[in-house]
Amino acid sequence: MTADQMAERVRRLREEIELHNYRYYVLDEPSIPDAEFDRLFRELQQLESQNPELLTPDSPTLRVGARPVSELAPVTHRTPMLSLNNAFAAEEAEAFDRRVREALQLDSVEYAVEPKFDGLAISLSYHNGILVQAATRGDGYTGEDVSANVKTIRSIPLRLHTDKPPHLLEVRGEVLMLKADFERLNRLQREKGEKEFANPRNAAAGSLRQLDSRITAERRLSFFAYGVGVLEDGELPPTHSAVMDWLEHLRLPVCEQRQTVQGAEGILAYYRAIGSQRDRMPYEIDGVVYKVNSLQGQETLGFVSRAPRFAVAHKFPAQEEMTVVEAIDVQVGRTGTLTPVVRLKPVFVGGVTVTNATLHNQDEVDRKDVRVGDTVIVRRAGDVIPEVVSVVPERRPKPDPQRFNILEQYPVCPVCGSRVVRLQGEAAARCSGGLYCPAQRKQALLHFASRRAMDIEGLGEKLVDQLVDTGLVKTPADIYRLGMSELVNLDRMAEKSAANLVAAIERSRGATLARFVFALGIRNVGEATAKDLARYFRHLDALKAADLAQLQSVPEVGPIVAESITRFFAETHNCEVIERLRGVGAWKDAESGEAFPLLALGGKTFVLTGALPSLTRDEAKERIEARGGKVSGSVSKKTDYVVAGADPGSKFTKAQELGVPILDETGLLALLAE
Ligand code: 9MJ
Repeated sequence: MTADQMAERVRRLREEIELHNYRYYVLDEPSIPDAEFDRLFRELQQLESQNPELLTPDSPTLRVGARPVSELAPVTHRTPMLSLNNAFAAEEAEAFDRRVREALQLDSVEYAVEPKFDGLAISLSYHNGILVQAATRGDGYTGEDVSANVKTIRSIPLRLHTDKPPHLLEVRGEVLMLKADFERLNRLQREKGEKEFANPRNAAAGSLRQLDSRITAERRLSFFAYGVGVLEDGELPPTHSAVMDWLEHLRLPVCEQRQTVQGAEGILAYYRAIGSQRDRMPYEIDGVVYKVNSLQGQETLGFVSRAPRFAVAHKFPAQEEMTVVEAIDVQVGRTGTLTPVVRLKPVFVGGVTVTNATLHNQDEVDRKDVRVGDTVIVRRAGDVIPEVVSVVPERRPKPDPQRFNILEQYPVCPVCGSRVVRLQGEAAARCSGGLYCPAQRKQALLHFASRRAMDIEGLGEKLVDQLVDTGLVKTPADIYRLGMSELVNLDRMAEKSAANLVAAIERSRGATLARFVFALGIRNVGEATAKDLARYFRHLDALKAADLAQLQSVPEVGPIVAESITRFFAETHNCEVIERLRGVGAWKDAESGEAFPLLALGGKTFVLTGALPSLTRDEAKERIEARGGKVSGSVSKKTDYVVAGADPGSKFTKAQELGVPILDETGLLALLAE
């Protein structure tokens, strides 16, 4: 390549890369795969590093960040970056419109309206179309030079998209972080053991004011333009909305929700419309902004002290406020999880008075280090449960209050008095009360009665709620005491449905040990494990007496399951309930009295294929399982027998290939009879 060809290639690469940046980050419509983009980018990087004379200030290679600086240099704004006056109520917005109408002597005024982004204001200076400087707002008169950092924001053009750029254009707008990028950043911070950011705004500020722009480059910031500070050697269109359209043509990111509306009615309708979308928007906003659309009108209105008279920010109710932690309690959930609940001095936030906030678990308590007496920032966004965002460390009372630790403060469940445990590898502390704990009772009862457990048809959620709330049923054993006289007095319980339920309860007696063990709702013991346990131990008493080692000798039972089981039986409450269930004949142990008899088919794996002459597939499965065997769905080297009937499928061929013994029904029955 000649020098000219090289320069031309570099120019084309830049143009193409920036077009793809624009399509990806502004339009959200990428047209090439990431890998292709990376190739273009690397080619440009290579050409520039081999030919440093070709490097220009608008090169997209600058977007990966530059060497760190020791401080951010001050920048004096050519015209001050003023802030907006606020309106907090509809009346204040109406009063703003009235003042504008009077000053402009108009009956009705057109406004350009847009969301109020909750980020940081910056100015972008384009000299002859090239981004030469970016500065923070600072105190409005002097800000900080964050050019290297801003160049890493992919949606901000490094060169304006026009053949006739003005000599100078200073664009103003807001840098922010999308909610999704904020969540991602905090997840990464957590994984690295570094401090999390309290909200997207802080994260954006922290990222933008970095001395090392390579860090900013990793942070995924966004930008929306909302106005022009200075234009030299060019003419602005006559309205704010047209200015925004022009910026959009220059390929600056502008907000799609901007509109023009008429009068007080128009601005208030916009306030309500955006307010209803607030929680679904991809970034945080704290209100909407109304600007007199006519630039001439803006000039007539001018400024009062430090804010324009032609614009106002109509704020939404704050979603974050400060208050004091009065106590920390715990709540026991339906599955026994103990969740810390922070009791707060009442505070008005997100449109309601908040008195409680949750912290998910001990890890979160530790991370946020919330203590009684602390001043905290509370956040309530939309309808979600209020959360404690962070502690205000300067306001912690002296001497330091005690750290909150669930297991220390609540060694036993505040609802039922059973021990509280935190299993290895689990974030949650749990009440071990299981069936006995009223907080867990409804859930436990529903599980007990479910189809794959004791299969009590008709015992659903509404009925369980009533039975527990009226005190008729406390444990699953109480179900077997229910008769017509109790049931017919319940809501929506006619004689017929009461009779059906009584019959269903009767039918559930004498369940298999496997069903019964599953019905107990022992943590980590699902249907398959319950079957394995029943097959191995055969008697509930043998299971109950097993230690960790014995439990783990059951195929597929590991240390976590074994520990859940021993913990369950260590609770006397659970054993009492089981004894009562034994009394009503809820389940049947296996008939032979041996403790751990090895069954004929113990540990053997069967695969069924094709139709057997007399047994249904379920019957064959049940018989194999009753003799200690297992039925699996696919053939492998580990399969002991394939049982084949008429028209067997590919499993048959597979068995032949692998040399797995193949039985017909007669062969199976013979094996079962051994
Ligand atoms: C924000 N923060 O979203 C202005 N702003 O206009 C919008 N801020 C503003 N406009 C003039 N949308 C000064 C500040």
